[in-house]
Amino acid sequence: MKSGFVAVAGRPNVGKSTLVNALVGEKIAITSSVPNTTRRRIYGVANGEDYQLVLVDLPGFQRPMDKLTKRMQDTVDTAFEDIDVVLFVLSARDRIGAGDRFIGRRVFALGKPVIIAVNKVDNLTPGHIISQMKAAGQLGDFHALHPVSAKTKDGIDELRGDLLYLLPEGQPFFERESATDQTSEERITELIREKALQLTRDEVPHSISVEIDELDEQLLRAFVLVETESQKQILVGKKGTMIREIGMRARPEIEHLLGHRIFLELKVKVRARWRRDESQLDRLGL
Ligand SMILES: Nc1nc2c(ncn2[C@@H]2O[C@H](COP(=O)(O)OP(=O)(O)OP(=O)(O)O)[C@@H](O)[C@H]2O)c(=O)[nH]1
Ligand SMILES: [Mg+2]
Repeated sequence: MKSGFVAVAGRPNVGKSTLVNALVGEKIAITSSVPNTTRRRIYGVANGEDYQLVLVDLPGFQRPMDKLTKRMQDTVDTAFEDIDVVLFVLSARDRIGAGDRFIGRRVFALGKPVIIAVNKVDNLTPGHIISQMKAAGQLGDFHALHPVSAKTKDGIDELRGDLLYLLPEGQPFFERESATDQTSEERITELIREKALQLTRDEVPHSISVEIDELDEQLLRAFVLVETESQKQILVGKKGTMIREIGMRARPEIEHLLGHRIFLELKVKVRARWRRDESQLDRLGL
């Protein structure tokens, strides 16, 4: 039996969470086109007959801007302490540059094997993919380098195979039925946040957080938190159209998760400057 932890590191928005979902074979992490979607460490557990591969999905590497992003970067730094392998994710669609080299210096200094995934290769020309792979290969002394598409699942089986090869022998850490360490409540708040992220732009997505007020067999009441009155107006929308749309998109996925139908009530609330308030961040589990 092989079992171990793989830290998934890289810049924001390169597709780390999408890749974790593809490797696990189930959506356990939310994803969006907005950078800094992932705020917490999340385990994605891929179980096989003779292995348990725990993918540690992480926020993207960044220079902290406020208390929230400071905590996110601390999460990344702490996660590196106790892992077996690093999966360093790059985007084939962006120039591999200073940000990636900065992360590279950190991950290659850990003394753990590093696998590089050059993600988002779908719909790119072979010439472009090869030049990106060459640039990626110069970041450090990697164990393997894989071109993949988390979206189309191209290259995912090969990547999983290489990760398994590097896992140590050992017993499973989690029950074999579970694909993540998150509670249902955590997954529900994340699903609602994902839908809110999809529908908002600019600074608004970064100011959104979700909190469950009440959850029983029939009813789920949750607050979509924002930081200002004008953000609240955006989230509510004309005659409540926006918040209704968020609910319509989130409900099927929540029902799938819970295994039964639910009445979903969403309310938008202003919680001023929650991103800069340690006690609010504690309360939100960030
Ligand atoms: N075309 C394409 N898009 C992808 C692929 N993988 C991810 N994306 C898109 O890239 C965006 C970012 O994906 P995420 O998985 O949220 O990225 P992340 O690295 O987890 O981002 P943070 O959590 O913000 O650090 C989303 O819009 C994804 O749909 C891919 O293989 N191909
Ligand atoms: Mg993510």
